Amino acid sequence: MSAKAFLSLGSNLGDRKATLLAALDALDRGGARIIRRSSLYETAPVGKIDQPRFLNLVVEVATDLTPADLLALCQSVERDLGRVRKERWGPRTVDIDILLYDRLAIQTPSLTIPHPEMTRRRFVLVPLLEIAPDASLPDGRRLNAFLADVADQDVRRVED
Ligand code: X6L
Ligand code: MG
Ligand code: MG
Repeated sequence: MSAKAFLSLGSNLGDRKATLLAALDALDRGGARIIRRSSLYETAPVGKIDQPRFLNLVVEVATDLTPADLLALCQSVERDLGRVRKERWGPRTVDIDILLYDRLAIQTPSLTIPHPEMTRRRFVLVPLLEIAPDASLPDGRRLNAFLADVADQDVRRVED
């Protein structure tokens, strides 16, 4: 049985949409098979707000990769698509984060699943709930319950 995972992707540099679609293709070819993808969302930057608006989306993948190998794949796709790490939380051609991996909860120095900030980011919750309205955390809490706390964050669905 393969695992089911959810990934969040974001871009705010260059041709954002082309980069995100190229990332999905590279993930799929690398063994994170795309089962379902959300719409694209244009989102106001959070964390460091003086930077360009993001395009964000969430995908469900089926994979035989371990969480560590899935992380390595995400990071290699980021690098292949020109991500350069400059300042923390700064603009990026593409960022790929693991949100959920089956019902696993893990904490290592390099990887925490579920993503520790996912419930506080509307740019994650809205696309995730679009493709998985019943999604929950490994402890059973439903993700739709967190939407009310982030109502102030600007997230707009855009046409593909
Ligand atoms: C206080 C301090 C409150 C820091 C929030 C939030 C930090 C989010 C980093 C924070 C804080 C982040 C994206 C983004 C980033 C993205 C949009 C991050 C990391 N990535 N904004 N900001 N989309 N809309 O993909 O998420 S930087
Ligand atoms: Mg991120
Ligand atoms: Mg990241």
